[in-house]
Amino acid sequence: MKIYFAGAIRGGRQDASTYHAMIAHLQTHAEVLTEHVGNKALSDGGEHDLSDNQIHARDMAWLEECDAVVAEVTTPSLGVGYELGLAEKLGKSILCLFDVGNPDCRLSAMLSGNPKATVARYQTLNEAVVAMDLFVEQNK
Ligand code: 6IA
Repeated sequence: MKIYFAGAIRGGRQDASTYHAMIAHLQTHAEVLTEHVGNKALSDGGEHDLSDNQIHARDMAWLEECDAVVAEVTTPSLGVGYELGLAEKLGKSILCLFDVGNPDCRLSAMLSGNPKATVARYQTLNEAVVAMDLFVEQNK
């Protein structure tokens, strides 16, 4: 199973450690095409060896190739929102993970109100792991 993991880059890297842990867990079940999203060394400047055009083209190809999308959506990100809209149009299964323990972030109604997306609200990494395992099991 191929998973496209989405998380904020220029939106802000404050949750990068969480993305890293989630990707590491997903990799015990599946191939994660976008491992770089969890790279703690990647700043909100993103990857410097590729142009924005190259990043967009590569990510769109991976989005078409994947079997499912897992997005950590606590830190709002235009790129993640764009990816989720496209994933829905491509008919991909979508899991959105939102940390309810962060008082500064509110989930967009475009996700919480979207019947095509599964939204899992978590407070601990273990709760997110349980949601990811269920999602993977249902989409194998
Ligand atoms: O708007 P954001 O940058 O927060 O969007 C993040 C999402 O878009 C992630 O889920 C990635 O899949 C994708 N993405 C956006 N920018 C990049 C990037 N560098 N490198 C890898 N994936 C990206 C961007 C900037 C760089 C050339 C300086």
